[in-house]
Amino acid sequence: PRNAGTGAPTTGPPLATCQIVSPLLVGPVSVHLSSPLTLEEIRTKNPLVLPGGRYRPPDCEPRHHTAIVVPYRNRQTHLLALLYHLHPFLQRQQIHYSIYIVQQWGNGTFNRAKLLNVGVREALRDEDWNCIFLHDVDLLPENDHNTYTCHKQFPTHLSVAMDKFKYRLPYPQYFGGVSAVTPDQYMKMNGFPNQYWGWGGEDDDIAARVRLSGMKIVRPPVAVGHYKMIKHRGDRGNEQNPHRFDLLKRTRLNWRSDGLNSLTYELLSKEQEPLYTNLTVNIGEEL
Ligand code: UDH
Ligand code: NGS
Repeated sequence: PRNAGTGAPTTGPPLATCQIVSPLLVGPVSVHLSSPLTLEEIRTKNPLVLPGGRYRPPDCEPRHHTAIVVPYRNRQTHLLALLYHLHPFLQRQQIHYSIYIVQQWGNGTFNRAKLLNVGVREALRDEDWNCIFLHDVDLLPENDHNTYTCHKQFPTHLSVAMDKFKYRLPYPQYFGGVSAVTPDQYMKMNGFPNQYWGWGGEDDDIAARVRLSGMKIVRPPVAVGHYKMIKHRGDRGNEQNPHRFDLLKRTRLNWRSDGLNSLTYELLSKEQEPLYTNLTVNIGEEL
């Protein structure tokens, strides 16, 4: 039994631990994006989701505690589609989770990796998450056997088969889209770079950090790691970063000094929306 407001267990007999493989999984799901969604509809379909986008399985003690961190600005329709698909998907996996939308304030150049750093730090202030997902807003998982949990030793890359890459990796080191780390793995690699302003390269830098800090990347089977990407154009304020190749040449030299240990930002607001926690953050601008 759980308290309806906080999701915390109330008194009564303790719940049994959830099964290793959730009996609620259905495998491949067809993801279609036709009709426009409203937050209210999504809310009605997910009555057990608590304010802030938090959820715990009601009838067993979860084995996994996962924060989903989404770097975000001005992608409202993608956000609705993500919430619509992800909430039921995660509930079928019987995990304890919360969804954090990390919104870059202002019109300055977008910085995905820095927003991810902010999301990890802020999520860990809330709870003792044992897994943190880094999740682009426009990617919808198509198979719920792709579990949103972490590998004990190594960072995971989940989006190994995206429709836009014909359900294959675009190149062997690709680490973009959806990935996951434990707090320990995140610390070991000194988090993510803060210096990639604009499109491209930051995911390659993160992949390089995994190797440089003595780890490797693990992946689910291609058949399970299917994702549909919502088609869209490049965003204003996220033009290709002309410095990305130069930055990538220096990851080996920079990763220990730029990252989690050099992160600065100003948290402007933190709101518990019905289906997600909304963080608005001033991350500054490129120097
Ligand atoms: N994002 C936003 N708003 C923006 C920019 C990016 O929310 O204005 C987030 C969003 O979560 C997105 C992620 O950052 O999924 C990555 O953005 P991206 O534009 O790098 O990657 P995406 O896969 O598109 O969405 C890539 C193709 C379009 C750009 C082509 C440039 N040559
Ligand atoms: C590489 C980029 C990555 C990007 C990947 C896929 O070239 O950041 O393409 O891009 N690396 C560099 O630019 C150094 S995509 O096809 O999704 O637009 O994630």
